[in-house]
Amino acid sequence: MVIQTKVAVIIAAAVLSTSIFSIPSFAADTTFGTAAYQKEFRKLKMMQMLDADGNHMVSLDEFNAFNSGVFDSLNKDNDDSLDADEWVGVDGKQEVSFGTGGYNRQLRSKKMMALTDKDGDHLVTKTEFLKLQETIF
Ligand SMILES: [Ca+2]
Ligand SMILES: [Ca+2]
Ligand SMILES: [Ca+2]
Repeated sequence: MVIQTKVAVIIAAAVLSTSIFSIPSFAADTTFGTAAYQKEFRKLKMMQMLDADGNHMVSLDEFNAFNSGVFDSLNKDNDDSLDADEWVGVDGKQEVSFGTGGYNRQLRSKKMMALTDKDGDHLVTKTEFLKLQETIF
């Protein structure tokens, strides 16, 4: 799925670059999640939720505290990792317990899970989760 999307982007870029207009490079950088996820994350409402002390700045501590809370609320069985059911939600039912609805939807896609799961064992540990989020910060 990730590979297919990448190929599609490359093809689209190739098609566009043959036009007479010069198109700035827009290749999707999946280092910190999907483009849709990053877009949701950067919304003002999300920033307000992250800014625990309300000083209009999000410190790394606030950022990590928020993400740690996200992880804990997804981790229903309280072990040290998130499996696919915990990540995506059973039967697509996700209660919105953190961030915006749009943020929840984008975060909890299989694609985001694959990007977060760096060692590919189909489990996302808190370390993997915070590491991905920190690259966004
Ligand atoms: Ca703050
Ligand atoms: Ca778990
Ligand atoms: Ca893993």
